[in-house]
Amino acid sequence: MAYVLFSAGSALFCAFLLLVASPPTSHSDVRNDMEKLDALGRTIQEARLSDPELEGSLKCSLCEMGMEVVQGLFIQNKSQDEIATVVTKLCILFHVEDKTVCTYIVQLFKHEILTVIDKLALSPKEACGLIVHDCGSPYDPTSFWNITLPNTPKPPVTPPKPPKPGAPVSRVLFLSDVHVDLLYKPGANVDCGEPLCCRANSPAGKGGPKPAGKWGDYRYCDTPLWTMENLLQHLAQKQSQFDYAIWAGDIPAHDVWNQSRTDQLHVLNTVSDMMLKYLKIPIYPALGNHESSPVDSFPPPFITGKDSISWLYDALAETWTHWTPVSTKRNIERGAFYSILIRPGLRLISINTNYCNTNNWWLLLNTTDPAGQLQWLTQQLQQAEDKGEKVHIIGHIPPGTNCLKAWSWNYYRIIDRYESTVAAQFFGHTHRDHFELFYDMKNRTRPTNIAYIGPSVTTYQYLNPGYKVYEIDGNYTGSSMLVVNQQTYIMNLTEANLTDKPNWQLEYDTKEAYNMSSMTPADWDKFVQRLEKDDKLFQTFYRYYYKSYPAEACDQKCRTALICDLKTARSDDPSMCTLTPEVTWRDLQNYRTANRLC
Ligand SMILES: *[C@@H]1O[C@H](CO)[C@@H](O)[C@H](O)[C@H]1NC(C)=O
Ligand SMILES: *[C@@H]1O[C@H](CO)[C@@H](O)[C@H](O)[C@H]1NC(C)=O
Ligand SMILES: *[C@@H]1O[C@H](CO)[C@@H](O)[C@H](O)[C@H]1NC(C)=O
Ligand SMILES: *[C@@H]1O[C@H](CO)[C@@H](O)[C@H](O)[C@H]1NC(C)=O
Ligand SMILES: *[C@@H]1O[C@H](CO)[C@@H](O)[C@H](O)[C@H]1NC(C)=O
Ligand SMILES: *[C@@H]1O[C@H](CO)[C@@H](O)[C@H](O)[C@H]1NC(C)=O
Ligand SMILES: *[C@@H]1O[C@H](CO)[C@@H](O)[C@H](O)[C@H]1NC(C)=O
Ligand SMILES: *[C@@H]1O[C@H](CO)[C@@H](O)[C@H](O)[C@H]1NC(C)=O
Ligand SMILES: CC(=O)N[C@H]1CO[C@H](CO)[C@@H](O)[C@@H]1O
Repeated sequence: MAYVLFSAGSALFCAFLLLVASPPTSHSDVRNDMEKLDALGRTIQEARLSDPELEGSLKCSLCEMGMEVVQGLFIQNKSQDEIATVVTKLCILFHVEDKTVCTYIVQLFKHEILTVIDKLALSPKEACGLIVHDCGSPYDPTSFWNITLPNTPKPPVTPPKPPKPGAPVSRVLFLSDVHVDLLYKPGANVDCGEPLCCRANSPAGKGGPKPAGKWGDYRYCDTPLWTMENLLQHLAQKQSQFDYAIWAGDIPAHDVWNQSRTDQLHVLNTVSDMMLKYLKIPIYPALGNHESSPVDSFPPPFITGKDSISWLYDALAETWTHWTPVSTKRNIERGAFYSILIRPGLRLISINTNYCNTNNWWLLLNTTDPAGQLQWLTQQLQQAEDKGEKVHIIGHIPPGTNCLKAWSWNYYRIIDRYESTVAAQFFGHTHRDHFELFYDMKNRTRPTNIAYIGPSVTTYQYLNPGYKVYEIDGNYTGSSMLVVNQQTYIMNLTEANLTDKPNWQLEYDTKEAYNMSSMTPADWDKFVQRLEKDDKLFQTFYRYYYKSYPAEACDQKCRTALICDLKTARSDDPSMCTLTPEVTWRDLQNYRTANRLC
């Protein structure tokens, strides 16, 4: 499964596994190392087929070995091209991907990965602790760091009260993970042996033709541009209901092996222009992990020159300021984050979660608060608290998912401190429809905050295209700015392809579907408690989680993992999960890895 659900991270990781594969007997013994590769590669293949747990521990030791071997190759002055040639051969040999994908992906990633490994001051063990789940202990002084919270004491907490009936309500449109594929072609093969298919140049694949539908397809396919346009036409008709939109990132398709900087800027501009054409409301964007080239590659500001990320951030500063004030430009150019007062008493802070992305190799050079973003966030929240403003935080990667532990735990601490100021958080990335709850760090039974997550516009993978509308306590003095209800809309893709008439319809209204009278963090905590006991409710939640695509039944492990994730907004933290000898922490991590989408 981990393999089927390809993510850029896993491609990168597989390329890396193949880079490695040999115990570092001695740095001069390269040929010998290469021979051992063969045997080890086979072991990985077999492990992958049988036992996910074994695969996990293999990954860990291979990672450590690999770091040493690669550092050794550098000591011997092997060129990046020489190393890349070997990796490409192995990638093909072990059927990690087909020849095209192997060749392209190694070319695309070699510079970043090899540069970082070359500069790496960390020991192989420390580096692997950061990038491989369960490998070493990332909680060590070299990787853990603490942000400084202001001396101002935390104000006493008064539990948030839902607004009075009849209070004004604002509606916020939420779009995320559009993953528009400019090369999508109806009738192209949907299962072509590459991570993304349904494209004009997709290979034929095995087992006869499997043609892609016109409006999209559930299999290895992203969003056709005309499906995106259809969505925007639909939204344009009802846009007078919306006060503004949140656009939570991931614009390019999943052809991560063949994306140049020019390609990425082209899709950014194409989709942004389309948004501008149809939507006349303010749109507040956040940066996804797919916007860069290669994917997940976001060098912090200390990387300057030709490797710097300014090619992207300068473009974002132009595009985003269609909707955000010019005052945001400096922060966007520096770190792709910003903070603005969007109406009296409501501040919106867009954060760049690529600075916690576990697949962002540049962070290995210095994981400490990249771009000073969390320190900046703390200042923004303190100022908001001082002025009595409420804050909505938007971002792409949810803090409990694929987020480096030190960053994630610091973020959790910040939310804990400013729980009364942060009224809600909104993320995307997982493509699914769910949330993560925050709990008081001193009293783990008291929910303090909530991050709402998803859904994606793309079908990738086995999902209906969707978007959400958040109802928020309205624009009036004393508004709590809490989310008071939400509706998810989907397009039934099967039906759209059958009738050739895409129809964006209400999938569910949260209050109604879940029988909730209000939606404070405490209400959501009660909801999770109900999920644990009420199978019917769980099945409903599970259906909506996959946007009504008929997903496989959810067994005990799946259920425990899902519920544990709802209560965990801090990565690498088992404290809120119900663990038993049958369902261990490692089981849950394996389940997550296998089901991860990004
Ligand atoms: C690698 O190159 C550096 C500088 O170019 C040189 O000092 C060093 O001796 C070389 N190492 C080997 C093992 O050839
Ligand atoms: C960060 O804070 C934690 C908890 O207070 C503490 O245990 C740890 O030593 C601190 N780490 C550093 C590097 O200051
Ligand atoms: C790579 O992308 C370019 C432009 O987007 C396209 O023309 C070319 O066919 C692609 N090559 C492969 C192997 O996918
Ligand atoms: C919110 O209400 C204030 C006061 O009535 C008004 O001036 C402002 O334009 C409104 N802002 C938005 C974004 O609706
Ligand atoms: C890493 O970055 C932090 C924050 O910018 C800085 O204080 C620290 O000195 C850096 N560490 C190294 C080893 O460069
Ligand atoms: C912890 O929080 C719960 C729920 O809000 C509350 O009932 C309980 O009294 C708290 N416990 C302590 C020790 O404060
Ligand atoms: C989507 O449409 C198909 C075909 O009409 C139907 O069988 C299916 O139940 C629909 N799914 C949803 C979620 O409405
Ligand atoms: C909905 O919740 C209310 C109390 O909050 C309860 O009285 C009612 O029975 C519930 N309805 C359903 C259908 O579960
Ligand atoms: C996801 C989906 O339903 N795809 C279908 C769309 O329509 C074509 C025919 O027009 C089918 O072949 C696809 O399977």
